[in-house]
Amino acid sequence: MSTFADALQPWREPCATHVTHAIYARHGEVLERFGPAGRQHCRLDILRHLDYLAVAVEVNDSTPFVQYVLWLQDVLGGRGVPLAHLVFSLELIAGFLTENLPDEAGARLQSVVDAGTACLAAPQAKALARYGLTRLPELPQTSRYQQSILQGNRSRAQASVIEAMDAGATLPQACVQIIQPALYEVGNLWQRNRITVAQEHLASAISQNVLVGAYLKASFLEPNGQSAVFACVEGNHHGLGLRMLSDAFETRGWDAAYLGTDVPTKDLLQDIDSRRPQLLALSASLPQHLSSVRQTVEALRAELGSACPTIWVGGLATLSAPGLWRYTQADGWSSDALHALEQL
Ligand code: B12
Repeated sequence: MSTFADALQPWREPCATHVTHAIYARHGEVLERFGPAGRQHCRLDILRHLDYLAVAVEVNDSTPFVQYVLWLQDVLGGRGVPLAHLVFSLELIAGFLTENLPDEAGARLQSVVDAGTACLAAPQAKALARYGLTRLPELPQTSRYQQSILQGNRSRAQASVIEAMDAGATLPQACVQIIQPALYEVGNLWQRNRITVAQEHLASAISQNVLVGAYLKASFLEPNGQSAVFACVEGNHHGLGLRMLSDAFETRGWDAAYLGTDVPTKDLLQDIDSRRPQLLALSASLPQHLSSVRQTVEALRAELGSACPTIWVGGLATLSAPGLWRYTQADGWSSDALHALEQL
């Protein structure tokens, strides 16, 4: 199947070169302080804009791009880059691509870019800049947990979760109603330049540890004879959420194989072929991963035919807009680990 990304492919690099050149021609004096590496970063940023644009055009929903633009507004604003630079680069991208892509593809792209630039002026759209809104209320231990992971206090973080479990929370509840909202907030703080990358890494490393401690305290149903494989698609390095899902399935008696992050499609195929699970859970965090999920689903069905397991998709990338997950052609979707258990 020929996609918008296919049409865009030959124009990606020329577009990045053209736009970088034009940005430096306009804002050169301001940008020279970043040295030669500045141009390279600028190019990479343009290529990243193109990734988000391509997904929005492809899924036929501008939300992933609108959300990205609002996120960029926070990221750049928090780091002192004028918003005018972003608007200018989006205009340049749209100008270059509408000139070079076939008319229909160019028009679809232009409407997504227009939605992105329009949202910058709309203050009510601000809420969309936050990646990951939670469906369920937080448990009372969440703010202590969040403080602890930001301060690097692993034992206090662990104690908050154990306290919630002692008070009756199940492992999936502790995950979805404490650790998940705390990590979403960590992302928001990083986005607004309130915490460093190192703090964010520490917070996620501690959370991985806490998950192990919580798992050891959890109650499990007897094995139910069902098995599932859990994998982050190629390119997705966010594994914590999927780990929570895998552990949640185990508490219900499933035999769960968690393959982790960035699983190469060909190796996943082999694994599924030999394990033959009832369910495959694929996780997508950035919008670009939705395309990877779709390609993985297509490859699995083509290769395994009727032996292909039921495939569910989930993850942050699917949470931006209702029904976005359907683009992936998976059989099912859940918003979080507790929602998934409700659907078993
Ligand atoms: C920790 C973290 C990382 C860690 C991940 C470590 C790890 N081992 O997992 C590392 C450092 C690797 C990382 C890297 C990056 N990250 Co990051 N990261 C985060 C952070 C702070 C937390 C992620 C997390 O664990 N969330 C908590 C879990 C529990 O939530 P969840 O993933 O949504 O999972 C739940 C549901 O979605 C669902 N679910 C998940 N998978 C599935 C699957 C199925 C089948 C089902 C049914 C359900 C389901 O169930 C889970 C449990 O309830 C997020 C912030 C955020 N909002 O999530 C940013 C965030 C996702 N990252 C972000 C970015 C930008 C990046 C990088 C590009 C940074 C960079 N410059 O390199 C890279 C990209 C890496 C890549 N290619 O994937 C941005 C993305 C924004 C955007 N524009 O799209 C975010 C949103 C931060 C922010 N607010 O700016 N990141």
